[in-house]
Formats: sequence, structure tokens, C-alpha cells
Amino acid sequence: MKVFDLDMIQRVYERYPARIAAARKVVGRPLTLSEKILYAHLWEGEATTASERGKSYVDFAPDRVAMQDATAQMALLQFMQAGKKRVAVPSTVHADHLIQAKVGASKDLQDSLNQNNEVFNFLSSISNKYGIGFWKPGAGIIHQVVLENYAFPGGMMIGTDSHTVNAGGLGMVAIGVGGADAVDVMAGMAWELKFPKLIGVKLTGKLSGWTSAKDVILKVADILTVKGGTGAIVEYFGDGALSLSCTGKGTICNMGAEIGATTSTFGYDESMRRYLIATGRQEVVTAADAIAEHLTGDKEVYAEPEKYFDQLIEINLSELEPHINGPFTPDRGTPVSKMRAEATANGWPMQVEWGLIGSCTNSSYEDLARAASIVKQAVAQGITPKAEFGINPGSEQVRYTADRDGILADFEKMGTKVFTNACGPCIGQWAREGAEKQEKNTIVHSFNRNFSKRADGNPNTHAFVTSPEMVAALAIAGDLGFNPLTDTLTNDKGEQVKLEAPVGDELPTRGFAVEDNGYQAPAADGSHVEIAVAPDSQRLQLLENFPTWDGQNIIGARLLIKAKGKCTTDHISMAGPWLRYRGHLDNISNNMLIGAENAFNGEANKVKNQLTGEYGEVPAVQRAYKAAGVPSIVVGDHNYGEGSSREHAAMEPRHLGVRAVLVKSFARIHETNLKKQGMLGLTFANEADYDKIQEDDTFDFIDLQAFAPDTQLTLQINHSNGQSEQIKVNHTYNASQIDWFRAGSALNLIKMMEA
Ligand code: MIC
Ligand code: SF4
Repeated sequence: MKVFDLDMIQRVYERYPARIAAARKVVGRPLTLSEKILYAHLWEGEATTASERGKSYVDFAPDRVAMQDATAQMALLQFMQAGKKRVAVPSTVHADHLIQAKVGASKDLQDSLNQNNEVFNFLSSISNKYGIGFWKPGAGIIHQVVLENYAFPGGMMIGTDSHTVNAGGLGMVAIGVGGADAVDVMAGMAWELKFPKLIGVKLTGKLSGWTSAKDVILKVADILTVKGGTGAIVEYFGDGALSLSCTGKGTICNMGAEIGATTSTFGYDESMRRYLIATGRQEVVTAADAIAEHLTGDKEVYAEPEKYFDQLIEINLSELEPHINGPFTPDRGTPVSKMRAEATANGWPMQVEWGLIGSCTNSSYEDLARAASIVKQAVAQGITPKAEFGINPGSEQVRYTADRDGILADFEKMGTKVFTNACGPCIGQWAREGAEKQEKNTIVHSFNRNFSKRADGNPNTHAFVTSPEMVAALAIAGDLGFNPLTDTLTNDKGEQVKLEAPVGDELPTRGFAVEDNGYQAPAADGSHVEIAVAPDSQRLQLLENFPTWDGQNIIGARLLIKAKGKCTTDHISMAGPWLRYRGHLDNISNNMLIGAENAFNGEANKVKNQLTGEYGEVPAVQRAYKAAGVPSIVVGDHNYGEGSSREHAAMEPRHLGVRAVLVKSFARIHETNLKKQGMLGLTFANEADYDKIQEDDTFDFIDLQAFAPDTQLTLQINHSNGQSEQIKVNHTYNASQIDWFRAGSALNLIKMMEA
């Protein structure tokens, strides 16, 4: 097969030396890899000034764009309005999120095609029209397919999914964004990002035994927490980094999304060469080798990292223990040896009911091979697995090859369900039998996120994140406290047997193979392709412009909800059953904030309608405000909007008439999404002011008319007892972002410019 977009990759490499030279001049010291990639992708071309990390807004020119089905609908509905004939950079759409896991791949895939036909047709034809490559349902999970086909060392891409960062495993700077950002790049405009801070992670030693690449990021997540990476690129280096496989590096970068990092990356090395060659991209290796020195950090940087990174972490892989993170949050890390005690102390159900292997994080050939080696031992030794087992291979290429090599047969001998090459249970597309009973239970999986209700909709499912091989061991043992390094299992003869450490080929020794990879190339000239959206469709809805700002201060806004604690994008715009409305803004708005906890009554989806005094569901109450022409605001806690890139979490409140979201802190992508959609995303200047917000308050933004960069806004809170107080709120809008607010959205502004 031909390498995709090789000419583009070669052009990027051709300009690298001059751009790095220019960057060296302005920065005036040795460069990290992250800086090299960023400076090599400036919109202006060669650097003329040094950017200030964590401060400067910089315009970049990413090399490509990736979108998945659940976010592409909204991204492309917006792109349709931008008035362009064709995308300006190579772009792809991947159908992976909308496919349910129920009985097994062939039936599930067919059911999904039947159910989502309208959406898949829309995505396929709109891709065809605008020159976008389309990966059909069953082709695989976006990030595995991107790693196998498109990622290249030193490249920069954006994608409408938070785990776009997975491509850091092949040495890219790959960043998750909302659809409106993707529209900018596809429309041939600059893409703006605050120049990130840099966190260095020095890896020493070497993995062995039960420890895997997953444990590196589980450990990093434990250290940095879900917001510790915010605004930063995590750059991994050191001898330990060189010893990791390319897909293992992908796993580590993938879960960088879980610490809020802008992205993560590794320098170009042998593991990447091996992977590129195994996936048919010798030409990329040849091109990269010619500029290899620019595709990793400078020696001086890695020799004295404390001088060059804003924060430094060191992990010795030889000492690292396998980890199990959870429940309910990916940063609660427990080494396997401590799990029994931790689970007992916290009352987590010890019996493991399901083991799931898959997701974009851990669905490579190596992942399946290593997990299969555990399963094989159990079968050979006569151990009956205690929990049920399911796997989602990452791509058709991985599935086909694993099938050929007998890996899938090993799983099937143990009764494993092989689901479609898709996200499946990872995004709540899991028809788990009995989940509706909401029983307290434990599952273990190799995914990246384990927020409440995420996999099966049951708030009492305790989901734990670990490596595929540990998932296999824990599912076989059916025991969360099982430590395969020390414990034994009883086989069918009543003997005690110990599982040997996992083994598995990094890459298939006989090479990858595939019959039909599921790719559909776009028409050379798509101008004749018609995009039909039925006016009565429940799944797709053409977008209307959001109203422009009337230039007035916002007075008398009501409190829609004061959310308490964790409020991820899953709480703001739930996935699972709601994925079906991702292309229909009005319908999906009925899930707005239904998962958020109301700080005043501790309940979800129950807020006071200030106009009637009655309690109602969040979307219904907001629709009542909208109908009455009453503005409203949402108040939230720390790291508001953590998790997904889904811009629905910003578009729904915008569509339903919420004017501002005021929180203690934001997750990066969500904050940008709010800005792009013409909302006010604000933070408390003094976090303790969160406590001042009462249920019956009204709010006046008294100096919004003077909205300007680097200037606080004043919010007057009017309490129901007649007293008022003023607080200061911060924002991070620069001048052009304020223009988005004025225009009603960034897209409105593009349209105005086109007209
Ligand atoms: C996720 O893992 O939460 C998703 C589903 O892939 C999202 C994107 C989405 O909501 O469609 C993400 O991570 O960005
Ligand atoms: Fe799909 Fe899960 Fe990866 Fe999101 S995290 S892209 S839902 S596999």
C-alpha cells in the first residue's frame, strides 16, 4: 500500500533545518523536542521571536486533522458553513464511537450499520465531498488507525478527540481539540494555542516481568493528578524511553489526556523505525533519518533536564510495580501489591465481574499478544476464568493479524467475546446485561477513563484501569486483590499454579496483514457530491448561527446550577445512549449537565427553576429560562470540563441560552470550546467566592462592555435577602477571542470574513 500523504511529510521535513536554526537563534539555548516541533510549525514560518511558555498565544499550522464519528458530525456541520470547497490539509474521519459491543463483532457491526446508517452516510458523503479520507465502521479506533497510517515523527496534528495525543508515540505533537478548532485548520486558517509549559519525564531502567508501558502513565497520573498536566506538554526521554515499544509509547502519550496535558511526546528512535517499517512506511523512515537530529531533544537538554523543563519527574522502570488505578478517576493509583488492603479499607467490591481489553490506549498487536500469553497459560493449566472477558482490537489490521497468528483463538478458548474494532465499552457503547439493576460491582479494563457510569451506565460499577496483561490476570482470578507476582490460583485438579510473567511480540514476526482495511478515498473533485440532511431527521440538524452579542452588560442572570465536585464532559454532555444525537444540537441539548451534582441538594439533574420556585431537570429548567428570555449562568468547581474534547458540552449551553460558565478552574479543551462558541468562560479570581453563590442569586456582569484582554471582569451577585456583593472574575481571552464573543461564535466570524 502507498504511504498516505508522503509528499506532505517530505515537505515538512525539508523545511525543518531552516526552521530549527531560526528557533535556536530566537530562543538562544538548546531546545527540547517539544519546542522543535512547535517552532517548526509556526504559521508565520521561521521564528522571529521567542514565545513565552504558558503565556504567549501562538498561531500554528498543523500538518493534518483527524476526526471521529461522534465529533466529526458537529465539526463537519460547522465546516459546511465555512464556504470552502475542500479541506486545506490532509484530514480523515473514523467511524468508531457509534458501534455497540453486545454479542460479538459481526452481529454488533451489522446492528450498528442499521442503526446509524443515516449518520454514516452523512459522514461518508461529506468526507467524499470535501476531500477527507473516510475509515468505515469496523476499520478501527481512530488513534490506532492514525498511528498505523498517518502519524510521523516531528509532525503536528490536531484531532477532534482528546486522545489524539496518542500519536505522540510516533514522536508527534498531536493535540485534541473541539470541532471548531478543526474547522479553522481545515479551512486553511491558523490554529491558535497558548505556548505550552514543558514537563520532562526522565525514564531510566527497563521494564520487566509484569510491568508494562501502561504502568508508566498510571504512575505519572498518580503523581500529577487529573489536572497536573494542564497547559503543558509532557516530554519523555532517557534510556528507559528508548527501551519502550512504539505502541507502548502511544499508550503513555494517550493517557496524558487523563492528566490534562496538552499532549505528550517522545523523540524519534529505533522503536519508531521498527514500527514505521512494520506498517509499510520505509519512505517515512528514510525521510526522517535525514533530519533525525531535529526529531529529538538536544543532548544538552537531556543531560541537564532540570534547566530546560518547567517540571521534572524521574521514573525508574526497573523499580516500577504494575498499577491499578481507580475507581471513578484515572489518577487514583494503587500498586498491585497494595490493592487487597486498599480495596478492603475502602469497601470496593473484591470480586471482578468483567475484564475488558481494548480502547485506543491499549489495543495494539503487542497488547493483545501479551494478554493472550496469560490467557494461554490459564487454559493450558486448567484454570477456569472467574470473570467474563471481552476484547476490542484497535484496528482491522491488528485484528486480522492477531487472528492469523492464533492470538484471537487463544482468547476464544477462554470464552472471550471479540467485539468490533471500535471504542465499544470504553464510551458506554456496551449493552452489559444486568447493568440496569445498578448493583455494586467491580470491572477491570485497559482503557484510559473510568469516570462514574462511563462503561455501562451504572453509577455503582467500580471500574479500574490497568494494563491488558493485568486485566487478563485479574479477570482470570476474578479477584481485584490478586497479585500475579506472588499469588497462586487453583486449577481444575485442585493444584496451586502460578502465572508466568507475560510475553508477546512487539510487532508480528510474520508482518502485519489485512484484507480490507476499511478505507474509502475521497473523490478527486467532490463538487458534485450532494449532502442531504432531512429536515425531520432526529440524528442530524443543520446549524443556525448563534446570535451576536448585543453589546450590553448581562443583567439579572439566574443560576442554572452550581455544580459540585468532579464535573467532566461526561457529566455535562453524557455519551453512551446520547451519542446518537451528536449531529443534532437541539436533541442532544436534552442531556445538558444532567450528570452534574447540584451543590445545594447533592442531587443530579434536579435544579430550582427561579421563575416558578419548582425543581426540575436541568435542560427543562434552562429551556424555561430561554423561553422567558432570561439569561443564566453555570457555576462549577475545579478542572471543569475535564475529559473529552466534545464541543457539545459548550454548544448545548450556548444553544439553550446560558451566557457564562464561572468555575474555579477549567480543563484546556473545554475552555477553548466555550470561547469558540461565543460563551463567557470565567474563573473566580478568589476561589473561595464559589461559596458565596446561593441558589436564588441573580448576577450582573456590570463591566462586560469593557471586556478586554488581561483585565478582570466584575460580577455583582444579588442575594435574595436584598444584599449584593461584587467579586472579580478572571478570563484568558485575547483580543481575537473577544472578537469571537462579540460575533457570537468563531464560526460567525469566519462567515463574516468570507462574505
Ligand atoms: C472519550 O474518550 O471521552 C471520547 C468519546 O473519545 C471523547 C470524544 C467524544 O466525546 O466524542 C474524547 O475523548 O474527546
Ligand atoms: Fe474511543 Fe475510548 Fe479512545 Fe475515546 S478513549 S477514542 S471512546 S477508545
